[in-house]
Formats: sequence, structure tokens, C-alpha cells
Amino acid sequence: MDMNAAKRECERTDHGALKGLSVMAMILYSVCATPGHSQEATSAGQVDQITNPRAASAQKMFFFEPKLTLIAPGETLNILNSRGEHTVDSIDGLWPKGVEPVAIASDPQARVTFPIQGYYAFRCRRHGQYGMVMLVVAGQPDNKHELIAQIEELALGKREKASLRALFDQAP
Ligand SMILES: [Cu+2]
Repeated sequence: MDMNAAKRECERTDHGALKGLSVMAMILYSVCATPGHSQEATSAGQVDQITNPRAASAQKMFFFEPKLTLIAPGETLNILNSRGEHTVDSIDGLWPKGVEPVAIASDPQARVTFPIQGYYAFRCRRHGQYGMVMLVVAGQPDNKHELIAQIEELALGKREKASLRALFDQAP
């Protein structure tokens, strides 16, 4: 990961108006978010991947926006991958059985359909180690506690597991 390149990219699109915002507000807004993208925690429609070089820690620098999305089975999400360093990969073990895995890289816009009810967990291959994960809940699956128990068994980093647990806790 080239942190300096990410910072330069962000600075080019920076705006003076953002300078007065508190650090927390900047993290929430993310200076790299493209204006017009939804910032709702559970909005259906699209998911972006953000790099915020001003974040206080690596865990807050790289994230999906939103991290948690609630949709209906059969719906499609627009996955924006305009920041070239990010990937969107389904997490084996936190993915409905029989549904094809997802692996998106260097694709500015990919559409992913969630065919059946279930919990669909994703990570960024590069920044998963910093907790860059997201969760899509299609319909009203009933295996949440089973999946939370499985997180410990997965071959993932500590921060990644902690972020996944937090997302499942938040999810319906
Ligand atoms: Cu990433």
C-alpha cells in the first residue's frame, strides 16, 4: 500500500471548507468521499470504499461506506471501487451456502446481486488487516449467532474479526 500516493490523491480533491471541521466530523464525512454518495448506515443502492489519509489510525483510514447494508433478497448493489487500492472479496464462512463468491478488484463499478436471504460479509484484501470489512444483510436471516460463533475460527486478523463482530452485533 502506498500511503503517500493515497494522501496526494486526497489532497488534490480537498476543499478549504473542510478545514474547520473537527477530526471526528472529517472521519464521518471522509474527505475522499465523492460528493453525492450516500452516507446512510443502511442505505440500499451502493457501497463505496474510502481512504481517509487524515484519520487518526489505520483502522479508521480505510473503510467501506456504508459498512452495514440492509436489502431484500434478489436486490442488487452498486459496488464502487474507484479507489484503486481496494478490493471487495466475499468472506468464506460468512457467506450463504451455494451462493457464488465475489472477488472485485480494479473495477470502478461492479454490480452484485444477493440472490437469497442471508448474511454476506466482505473484506478488502489489502486493508482487511485494519478492519476494512462490511456486511450486507438480505432479508431476515436467522443464523446470526451461529455466524458470530464462527468468526473466531476464520483465518483472519484480530482487527478484522473484531470489526466483523461489531457489524454482526449491529445487524438485525
Ligand atoms: Cu482497502
